[in-house]
Amino acid sequence: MIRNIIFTSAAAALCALAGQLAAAEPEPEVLFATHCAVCHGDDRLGALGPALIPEALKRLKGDKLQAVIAQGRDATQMPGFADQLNAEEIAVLAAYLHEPLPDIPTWDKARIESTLVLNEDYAEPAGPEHGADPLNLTIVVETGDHHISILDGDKMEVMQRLETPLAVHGGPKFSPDGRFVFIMSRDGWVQKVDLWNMAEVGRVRAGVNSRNIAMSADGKWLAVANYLPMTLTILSTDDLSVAEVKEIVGKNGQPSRVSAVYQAPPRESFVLALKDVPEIWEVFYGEDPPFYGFVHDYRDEGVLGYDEPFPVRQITLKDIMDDFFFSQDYEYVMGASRDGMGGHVVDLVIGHTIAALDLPGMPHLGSGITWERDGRTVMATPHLRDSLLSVIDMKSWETVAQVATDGPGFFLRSHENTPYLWADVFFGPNRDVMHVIDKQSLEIVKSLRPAEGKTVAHVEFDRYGKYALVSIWEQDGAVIVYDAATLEEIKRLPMVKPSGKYNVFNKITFSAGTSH
Ligand code: DHE
Repeated sequence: MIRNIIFTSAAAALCALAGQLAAAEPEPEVLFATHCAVCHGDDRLGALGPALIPEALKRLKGDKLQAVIAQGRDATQMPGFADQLNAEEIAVLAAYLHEPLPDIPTWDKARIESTLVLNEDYAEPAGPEHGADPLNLTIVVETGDHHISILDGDKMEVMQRLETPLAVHGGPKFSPDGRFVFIMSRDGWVQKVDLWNMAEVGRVRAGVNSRNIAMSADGKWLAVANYLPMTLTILSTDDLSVAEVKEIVGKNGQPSRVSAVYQAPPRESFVLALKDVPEIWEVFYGEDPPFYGFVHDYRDEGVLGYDEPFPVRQITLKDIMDDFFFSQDYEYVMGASRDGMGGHVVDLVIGHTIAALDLPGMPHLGSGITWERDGRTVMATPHLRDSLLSVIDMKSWETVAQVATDGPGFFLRSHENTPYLWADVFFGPNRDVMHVIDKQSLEIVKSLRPAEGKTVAHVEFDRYGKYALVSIWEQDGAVIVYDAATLEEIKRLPMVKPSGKYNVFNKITFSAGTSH
């Protein structure tokens, strides 16, 4: 009896101790909910940040994922958690993220279309109802409170503010006539807005975790690049119905995330940068896809579904390239890897790599712009890790100049009617600096510092190149309107963490000074 009591007490003590030990062990679900869910979604399927599931984390082998959790990721919103989590907690969390989810929702045509929400208050207008020049409107994405502001580009006044889905990323895309704008969020929602009456038409969730969107030259299709599922969704711009969900599987049978989709209007195609396989995909939507008459027969490279809508051409690359820049005629695509493995130029007509690029320091080709200099077309790109811009000759593909800046930058902008290009310093202690650079001499003409200590980034011009709009990229931020010739400040429009700005005319005419 006594022995029993002693045994029972000892067992109870041991149980209590085990309980305490168990309680002391970090619970991955709790860690995830506390530190990660706000950006990556309660269900790990992504929101502001990408989905954190093995399908999306394959390339982070060994302790690489732990390093990302501890130190964050360069050039993204991902901060380091080394000061909040100890090594054991980080290891437990990393192991948890490598575990598969019990099930990933199917995101097929039926599922996507079931998410469609149409704005019941939207009434189709007969024409523009605002009195401003419809081609000189500028959309400002305000990421701080998930809105867009629509600016009158002549008066530089806000005409309308509309709520967007959470975490808009990449440039909104306009219909070729400039009437509609489509906006995408990282959690896959695509919103359609009619600029004639500045009202939302509706929205649909085209992916679970998406990258960006591209508009077809005829304005009929909107392609959505997805990380999750690993697909390209093609929507009808008319009613946001699903025309196609294309699964992305490389020639070697490996599924791949789509890093980005780009429009190639003269080719009547969408061009896809892939994250997991060394291929470029070209998806044709024109009546008569150009399969014949080129130096190289596309069928030798692998073409899926000849007789199906949206046939695909797969071009094999030397390395994975997931950040692209195109020549103005869309024959050449320059590509770089976000892993910093250098870059290459691919001729889309012959379907081959034709040159290597000398681009260290993680170039951000997607922010490139082109102009004429010494009778040659050059492009400039910022680098996400180095304090410089590289200027590349688009015929020889050589780096012809480098411009030293006050820190690594993210975005570049110019306009046909200005002698300057504007380059931000996005990272480091000088992120309040905006350089204005002469496009011919490549001298820094002025370094603007309009808001001491605040992030000052991303520029857009009005349709005439008369004004330059600059974001103070802060919660209590603003868009500053500069006279693009005198570089004097004209006014400040208060905004909530304004990020990108997009002028209708510059976008639909594919201005060489802006992103496409
Ligand atoms: Fe972007 C455009 C990829 C991080 C703000 N960004 C793009 C595009 C791509 C891209 C492929 C071109 C799409 C388009 O416009 O159709 N961005 C990436 C990344 O891979 C990267 C480095 C990591 C990631 O998390 O995805 C990245 N981007 C960021 C940010 O951290 C930024 C600064 C803040 C944010 O909102 O996420 C950011 N990206 C932007 C903006 C554009 C953009 C504002 C549109 C620029 C333009 O002028 O067209």
